[in-house]
Amino acid sequence: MSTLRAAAIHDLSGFGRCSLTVALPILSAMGVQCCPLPTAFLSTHTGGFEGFTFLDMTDEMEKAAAHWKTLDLRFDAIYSGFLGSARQIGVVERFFRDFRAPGTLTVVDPVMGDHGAVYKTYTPEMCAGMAGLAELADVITPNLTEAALLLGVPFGALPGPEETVEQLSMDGRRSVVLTGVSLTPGKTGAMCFDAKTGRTQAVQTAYISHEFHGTGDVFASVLTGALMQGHSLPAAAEQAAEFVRACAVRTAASDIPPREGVEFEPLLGLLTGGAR
Ligand code: PXL
Repeated sequence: MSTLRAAAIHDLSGFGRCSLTVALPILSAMGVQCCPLPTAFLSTHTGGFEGFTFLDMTDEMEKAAAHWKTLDLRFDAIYSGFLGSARQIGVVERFFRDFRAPGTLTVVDPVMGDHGAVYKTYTPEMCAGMAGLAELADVITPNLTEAALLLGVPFGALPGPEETVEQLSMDGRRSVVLTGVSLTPGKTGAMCFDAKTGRTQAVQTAYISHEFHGTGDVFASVLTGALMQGHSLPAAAEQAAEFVRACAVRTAASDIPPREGVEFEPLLGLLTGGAR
């Protein structure tokens, strides 16, 4: 049996622990060969840093995808996140069409915003495009802000988490893992709708009273790895929530600035061992 392989379509932010600098080590630790298709190169992510550089990689992505096609590369999963331009969304849609085979898992983390605000580089056109891309996914992993953008309702006017995931499921055809869901004080986690079983289920862990950048990317990367390993959606969400919690506990103790993300590196060992 050969090593599982994923195409990871995210930005490469040199500093700040998000996107590819999170997906690559996490998927590798989980026994997945992670092939990056960078959407943009930034000096840092856009949350909490001023003056970051931004190089749009749309043209390069098309060339790299065309080369991969000549190599007849096959992927067990295609996992996308932060996108760099509106035109790029069409490139990613074509990538899905060209590289999706029976059994390929497509995970779209519809990265657009957080805490009720859209990220600095996202235009309304890009948000609309992201909603279209997310329609092609087997699994989406929005936070509450992104769920509101996908449903076209103001942040704060979202229905309860169960109804939100059901509304996002496209009549039960798409699995949804809604992150940042707190059902009781002191707890946080996700609400899952599993298209395979038609069941809605919550996953909750202890809330660590610190907000760190990039935890959504850590969560979605662990979820993708666990799904690729064959775990059910709720089990994969449970593992992802627990890993984020462990990272948050460790990082809170070291008191680094939240914009630097969670110190997940020393905890990667928690993810090894499940590799097939
Ligand atoms: O963590 C989401 C994310 C990914 N990539 C970039 C970002 C953000 C959020 O701010 O700026 C470049």
